[in-house]
Amino acid sequence: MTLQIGVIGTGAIGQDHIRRITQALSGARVVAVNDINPQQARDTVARYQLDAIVHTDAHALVADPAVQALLVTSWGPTHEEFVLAAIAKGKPVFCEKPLAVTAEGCRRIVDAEIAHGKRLVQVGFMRPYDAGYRALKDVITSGSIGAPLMLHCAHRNPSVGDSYTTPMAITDTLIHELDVLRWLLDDDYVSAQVVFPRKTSHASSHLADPQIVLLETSRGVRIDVEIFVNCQYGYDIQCSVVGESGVANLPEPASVLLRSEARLGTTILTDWKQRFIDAYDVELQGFINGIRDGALTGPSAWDGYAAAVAADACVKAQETRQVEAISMGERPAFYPR
Ligand code: NAI
Ligand code: NAD
Ligand code: ISE
Repeated sequence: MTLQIGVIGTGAIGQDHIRRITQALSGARVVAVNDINPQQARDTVARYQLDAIVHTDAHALVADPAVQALLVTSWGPTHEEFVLAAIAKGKPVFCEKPLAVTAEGCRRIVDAEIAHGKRLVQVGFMRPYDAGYRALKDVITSGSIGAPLMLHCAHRNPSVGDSYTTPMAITDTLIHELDVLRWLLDDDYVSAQVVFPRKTSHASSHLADPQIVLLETSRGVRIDVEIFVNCQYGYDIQCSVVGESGVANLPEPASVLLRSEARLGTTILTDWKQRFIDAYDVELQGFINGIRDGALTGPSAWDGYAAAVAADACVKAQETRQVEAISMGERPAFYPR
């Protein structure tokens, strides 16, 4: 059976996910699209030659009987409304990060899903599906570097637009580390602090860039994450785990080692879409297969909530310049480890 998907938001990642459902994955097709800009939705249907209806109202798309599952790829502040609407209709929904822009919003989704009685939500945190992070987790789990003690991480983008603000370094960028590091260590955060190095001349006047976030987990692991979104040279994700008896680094993406013109080097990617392209494929295929098999297994609404609780504390820490506590309460039995 082919799963019939409706997509809300046909921007950068909405179109990329439509491309992969249509051209790369199996078991699903896009039957309806919506965007606040209807022309963009129509152009997307034409570009990918979809046999799909363009709904001018997102809630009409959610209610469309032809739509069996939803993809929410509109901008972050709209996610909560559309995910709650999907749950109210009992339809599975894949929601891009963030699940909601506040922890309270994520909690409302958690509560609605629990009240529904069955998992319907998968959050678009793709890094746990990345082969490099999975290999890193295998090394940690094998015990070959001993217990993890410290992590040194970096999330660097070449540049960002003028609309990118200081809190977005947390809610849009660090949110990926907040999710994947929790999964990597199988641990939760207990505190956060943000420090601000000398500002780069490439950042807009209203943006603090770079930033360093210091996290502490319940087992006492210390994590530093450099967020540097105007680093100029590339899209570069680093993660180094220091254990009791060794160090394990996230593998670099495969790239040809080139000897040429008296230089030895490899290319650094510049586009985030390329860096995790395989992980995006695997996460969405997992969503499609999970619906087919009657059980979603990917990043849950609880994972979305956990990342949002930590993000809220980091944003507060940006303002207070103090160490802020992170506490998310008891994990509901509905979301087993
Ligand atoms: P974008 O701005 O290119 O696209 C967002 C689209 O949503 C636009 O076409 C906009 O018109 C539409 N939209 C906004 N409000 C709407 C509404 N009320 N109803 C229907 N459509 C609406 O943004 P982009 O880069 O595609 O990001 C979308 C989401 O995906 C964001 O939440 C972002 O954080 C997330 N994202 C996740 C990535 C990942 O690596 N997992 C990578 C890039 C984005
Ligand atoms: P598992 O799938 O139960 O995941 C291990 C732990 O990570 C659990 O405690 C789970 O709650 C937690 N976790 C999962 N996704 C998370 C996320 N996005 N954010 C925070 N925590 C998260 O156990 P496993 O058998 O070790 O996983 C098998 C492999 O499948 C893993 O390597 C993983 O990369 C991959 N995978 C996991 C998920 C998943 O989210 N459960 C989804 C797809 C693939
Ligand atoms: C984008 O929103 C993402 O989610 C990408 O994965 C991220 O790394 C990039 O910096 C963001 O702009």
